[in-house]
Amino acid sequence: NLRPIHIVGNWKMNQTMHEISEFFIEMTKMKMELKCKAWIAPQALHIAILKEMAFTTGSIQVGAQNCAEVDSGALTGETSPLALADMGVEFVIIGHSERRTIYGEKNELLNQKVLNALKNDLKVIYCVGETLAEREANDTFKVIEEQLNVGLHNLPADKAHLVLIAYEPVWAIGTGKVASAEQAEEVHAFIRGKLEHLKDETVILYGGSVKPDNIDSLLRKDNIDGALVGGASLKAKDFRQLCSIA
Ligand code: G2H
Repeated sequence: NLRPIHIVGNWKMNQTMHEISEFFIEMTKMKMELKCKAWIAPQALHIAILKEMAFTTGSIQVGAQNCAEVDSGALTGETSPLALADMGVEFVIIGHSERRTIYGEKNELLNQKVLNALKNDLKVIYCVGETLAEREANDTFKVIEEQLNVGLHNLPADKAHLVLIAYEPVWAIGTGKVASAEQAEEVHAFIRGKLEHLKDETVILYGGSVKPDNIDSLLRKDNIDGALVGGASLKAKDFRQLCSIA
């Protein structure tokens, strides 16, 4: 397939300024060629500084881990998608399972976030995935279909090129339990079939305990176009290795 491979680091609520500096010093020292699109989403607080550092390293795009469903207003503690776009931020992750489970974000709210981010021309990585209980009850496809139908409801056809999907089985996140490449491919193919626009062009990432030693078999599958990586994106050595395998 002709879809570009994307390796997206989701730093979650990690990294100090010292660690970020180390990360970029290491990234610059290693002369390995990046064979893919390399993106990083740090904490909102670090986006501006990361954009500067990424600029000097070249070729790394910077994004946010979440944003609000409206552009501005009395929403203490939220991050505005308008402000992100205004800062030159390239993408935003919406609907990560930690936002869904810890902060109770539902498909309907996520739909508002997706539409508003797209209105601001941000690329959106929309996350879907089932819990262990849902998988064991054979509800995987039902849950994902609902997340896609509601979360991407009313998606304007002319913004569909800005949307990426990340499939992250909740039981594989940060647990060290990676879905087998076959398990992931089955869901990725299902997701592709359900997309309303740009079925063939939409990048679908896999996420959940991806590491340099398990990414290879995932990327060999037809419908897996890259990875959303948490733990293994924090250290330059691992991140760089992931980007050079891809
Ligand atoms: C899944 C993933 C990144 P990890 O949440 O989004 O994290 O690779 O640590 O499982």
